[in-house]
Amino acid sequence: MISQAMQDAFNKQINEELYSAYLYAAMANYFEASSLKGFAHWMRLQSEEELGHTRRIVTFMNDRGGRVILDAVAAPQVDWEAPLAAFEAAYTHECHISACINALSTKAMEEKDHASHAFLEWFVTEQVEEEANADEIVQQLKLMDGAPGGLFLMDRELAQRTGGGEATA
Ligand code: OFO
Repeated sequence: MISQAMQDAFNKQINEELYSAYLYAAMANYFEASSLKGFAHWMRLQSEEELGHTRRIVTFMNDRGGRVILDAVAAPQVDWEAPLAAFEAAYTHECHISACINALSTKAMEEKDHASHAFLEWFVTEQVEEEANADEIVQQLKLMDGAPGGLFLMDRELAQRTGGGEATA
């Protein structure tokens, strides 16, 4: 059985993951409106991946006899001044999520909740990838410095992204 304190903390994280899904859906729509369909595809898959993270926590909570309480999800920003600004915002957001996961992991240790701590290891590792993925695109966008040709090629590259749905979660 999971403690009330851990249950509350996981419910907060569920809201963070849902907000992530919402934010990346908003970015996907921004890219669609900017005729950058490859960027939009990448962000749609990222949004689905966040729903996978949510499902992973929901399943864990249910397995531990916790009660999942869904709270209101804040409205995300809907426009950015350029693709670089959107991906910088995504990278900043992932750094925030990493901090949330680290705080959750610390709380599990303090609570001597070994099951939660072991469960969260997957998220700690995942966040390394989440930050790296967003940052790689930020760096590429900076290198091309707004050149339309570069943006066109990058759009085709991002259109190749697969996965993201976390079917196993
Ligand atoms: Fe759930 O990792 Fe991104 O936000």
